[in-house]
Amino acid sequence: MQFKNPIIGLCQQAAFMISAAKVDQCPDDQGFEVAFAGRSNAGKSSALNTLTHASLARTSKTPGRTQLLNFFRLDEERRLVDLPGYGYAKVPIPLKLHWQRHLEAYLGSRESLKGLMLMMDIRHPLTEFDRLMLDWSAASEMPMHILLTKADKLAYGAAKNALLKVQTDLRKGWGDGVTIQLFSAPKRMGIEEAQAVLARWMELEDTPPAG
Ligand SMILES: Nc1nc2c(ncn2[C@@H]2O[C@H](COP(=O)(O)OP(=O)(O)OP(=O)(O)O)[C@@H](O)[C@H]2O)c(=O)[nH]1
Ligand SMILES: [Mg+2]
Repeated sequence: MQFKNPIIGLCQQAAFMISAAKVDQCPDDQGFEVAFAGRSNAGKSSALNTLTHASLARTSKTPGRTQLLNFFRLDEERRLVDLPGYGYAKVPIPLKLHWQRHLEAYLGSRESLKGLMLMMDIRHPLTEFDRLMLDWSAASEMPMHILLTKADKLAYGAAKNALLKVQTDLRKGWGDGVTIQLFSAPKRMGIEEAQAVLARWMELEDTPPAG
């Protein structure tokens, strides 16, 4: 029998809520929140759009485009957050420090944050900042799931090999807790797997289909 998880419907009805430049502008800190993090240009906004079947988040060929914490509502209790990309060299230093401070304040204080989706370009995985995020998640016991994005840029076999290699490095450095998968926005690859993780973190049960 086919079970349909409510996360699919919730993703389809996702809607933009608010952009916050500071933590005190974030929506009320209650319910369930999942944040999308990653290096600038890794494909955070594209992944969010692909998972929600909508063009909610602005994507761009110019890295460093998402400059605020952008919140998207799934239902009264559940939200997704597009975080500013880190590590884009051309962003002026004061602005960089500003984001970093607010990103840290958000990550360190957000009670409703239930998990981090970390986007890594499959061709440039485990950057220095990715490692810092992994360290932070491990230290604060924040669940983390990695999307190896732009998997379409490699042949399938090469993508699989890259996945295995990163998986091995993750186990060595951070244990078995971190999960990882292939993802491609244009190929719409890996959507169900990623949605299943969201459903688990947001405590949504599988329900039998009506009728
Ligand atoms: N081929 C391919 N291109 C992708 C994929 N995901 C994103 N891109 C492209 O990569 C570029 C950056 O994507 P974004 O989703 O804007 O990246 P981001 O991580 O949100 O970037 P910032 O907001 O600047 O931090 C855009 O040109 C996207 O079209 C993918 O899975 N495959
Ligand atoms: Mg973005």
